[in-house]
Amino acid sequence: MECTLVLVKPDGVQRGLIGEIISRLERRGLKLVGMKLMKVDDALARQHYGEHVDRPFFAGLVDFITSSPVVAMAWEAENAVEAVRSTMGQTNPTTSPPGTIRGDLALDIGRNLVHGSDSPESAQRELALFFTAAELVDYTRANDGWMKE
Ligand code: D4T
Repeated sequence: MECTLVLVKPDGVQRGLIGEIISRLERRGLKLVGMKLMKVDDALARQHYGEHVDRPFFAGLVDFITSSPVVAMAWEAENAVEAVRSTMGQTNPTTSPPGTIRGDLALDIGRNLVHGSDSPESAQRELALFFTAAELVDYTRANDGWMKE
């Protein structure tokens, strides 16, 4: 089963949208297997956003993600990466379709509420940055048989 990292970014925490974001992923049917409220320090931010180190928005990105707590979560589904990305919408909220988290709840690319890993490989790398193996919980949901053929 595929597992992916989701962050409710500082704007989502400050705006009181933690529950709303979790609820959308829960209702879609993904399974929550790890969760913590935490502060991202400078070193973790730089590792997490390492691929953007040469982009002009990198410094702002690090400042933003370290500015206030985030909720880090691990979500599981058969195609968890794609399921989360389509639930989140596009990077730029303005062009993100209604019905997505960003399309319904955000307007600014630098305040786009959520992060979701962009590939299974990124997911593995990012999950290891935010969670130890022991923090990911293995369990069965009673409704799994009603979610999948
Ligand atoms: P994250 O990584 O936060 O889930 O967002 P995306 O996967 O949708 O988008 P990304 O990696 O391309 O960008 C990471 C992060 O940088 C911010 N950003 C991005 C920004 O402030 N200005 C920009 O021009 C871009 C491209 C938003 C998300």
